[in-house]
Amino acid sequence: MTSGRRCKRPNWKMWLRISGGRYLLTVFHASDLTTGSPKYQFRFTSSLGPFLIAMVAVIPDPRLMLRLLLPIFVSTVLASEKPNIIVILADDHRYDFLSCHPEAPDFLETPSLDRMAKEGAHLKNAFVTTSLCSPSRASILTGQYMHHHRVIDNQRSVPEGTRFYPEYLQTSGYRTAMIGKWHMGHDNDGPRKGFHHWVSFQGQGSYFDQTLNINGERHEQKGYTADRLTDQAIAWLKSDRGDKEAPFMMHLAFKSVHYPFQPAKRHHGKYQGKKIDYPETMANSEENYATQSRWIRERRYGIHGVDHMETGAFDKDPVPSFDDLYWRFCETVHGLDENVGRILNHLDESGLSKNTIVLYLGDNGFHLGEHGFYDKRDAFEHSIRVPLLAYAPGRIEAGTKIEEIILNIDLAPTLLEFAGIKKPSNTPPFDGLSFKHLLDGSGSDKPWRDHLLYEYHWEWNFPATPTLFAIRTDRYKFIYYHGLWDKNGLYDLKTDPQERHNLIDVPAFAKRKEALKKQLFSELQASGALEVPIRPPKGEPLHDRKLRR
Ligand SMILES: [Ca+2]
Repeated sequence: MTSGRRCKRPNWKMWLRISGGRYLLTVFHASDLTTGSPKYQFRFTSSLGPFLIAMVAVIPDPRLMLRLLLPIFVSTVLASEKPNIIVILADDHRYDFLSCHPEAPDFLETPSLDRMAKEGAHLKNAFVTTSLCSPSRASILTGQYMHHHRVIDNQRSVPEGTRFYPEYLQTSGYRTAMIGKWHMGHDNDGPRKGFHHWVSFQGQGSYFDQTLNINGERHEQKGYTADRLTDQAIAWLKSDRGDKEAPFMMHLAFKSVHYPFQPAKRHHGKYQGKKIDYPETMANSEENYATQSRWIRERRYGIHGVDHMETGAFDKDPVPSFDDLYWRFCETVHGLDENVGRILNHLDESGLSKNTIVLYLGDNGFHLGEHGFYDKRDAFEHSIRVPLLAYAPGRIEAGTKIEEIILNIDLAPTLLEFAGIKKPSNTPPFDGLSFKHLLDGSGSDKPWRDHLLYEYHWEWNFPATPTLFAIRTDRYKFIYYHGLWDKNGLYDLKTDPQERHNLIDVPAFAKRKEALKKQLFSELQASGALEVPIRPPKGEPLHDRKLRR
């Protein structure tokens, strides 16, 4: 203290958070010993690593300083309201396998996901722009179409220079964690940029006893992987996370429910023998295939079809029971739901749910018999639709139903807007749109999209599904197959929600077909999507057919 001044104990103290840093403002009321007039000392202290930086201002009139500090107070109050973010990503969980969904199997129980829908928002028309693990995960994390982020298959690493949105949260003061399945390239499971905390494994991982890479070190685990990943998630939430005052973002990605489905031992057999309503397009009938492109019927004999099914690269096994796989899928969903419940319960018990947004979604859909398929990749509804739920008490009204078309590329801009963070201008642009205003009811003057674009590139390893592009409105879908000597697809989703009747050759729909085709290619071209990459073949091609007509 300067001589001539008698200082008192600090009258007032406040922690400020500015651009992610923490600062302590201390105000002392002192009096000048020489003149006896009052003085106010404002001390502004920042702790940056081992260094302490202090700024001190001594002024006779506190009003001037308060006027200067007011904007900081305001931004601090806003900053303190930055929500925590948890994204729970399921693998291959189809959109309608939620027990609250009218099309779910009657016996399926998903009480935790139902709770998210009941106490939060159900985004009923959520889609992926590419229905495959790695490309869709890259779209979720970059906010970009596959043709922009260039993660086009499950085999190869992420291209250099890819920017994931958690990086922007991290540099803006969020503590960030990635827990679970990453699966962009098979090469390694080491920590990726953008995350303070990393828990993952290589490629698809396994359902039991999965060794985890925790911040670069291998840790053996026993038991069911969904349980162990949830343990890891709750442990991180309970920890100081490096700065417990800071908002956090956690990407929790389960292995469930990827094929081959393996429920937790406690759930195995829970649904055995329950009645299955087979989809009407599953039968190998002329009615189902008369108007469809021929590759669709062929695919039922391939590795992703119900007359073959994934029986291993050497294909010496009998075709497994469809019913058994269906029940195992449901049981695996049940275990996933149970672990989502553990996360929600922890948020409630810890008080975190007051300021946390939880999103739940799938990385792609999955056919369970539709069109004779047992996979995703194609542009039919059960492949491209995903479950999407949002739970944030106080921010999102309970029971919100959202009908608008929402895409996987919308997550990144939405979450940044919730966090009040602008993406740096020198980073790749988002293709997606923020749907924050739909979730919190804040409204927008701009009309929302009325259609979506879909793209998938043929894979050397799984050659049964061709390269395709599609456009889907709320009623019609046009699918263009690239490189096939065959017909394209046109479906009226209102009169034919199962996409059983291809209208592509029906004269009454010729104008609509042309209009959709023109719009699709015009938008693909404008977006730079018409350059289909051809990569050197890598790995085993699974092109054998089990049965032949
Ligand atoms: Ca997947």
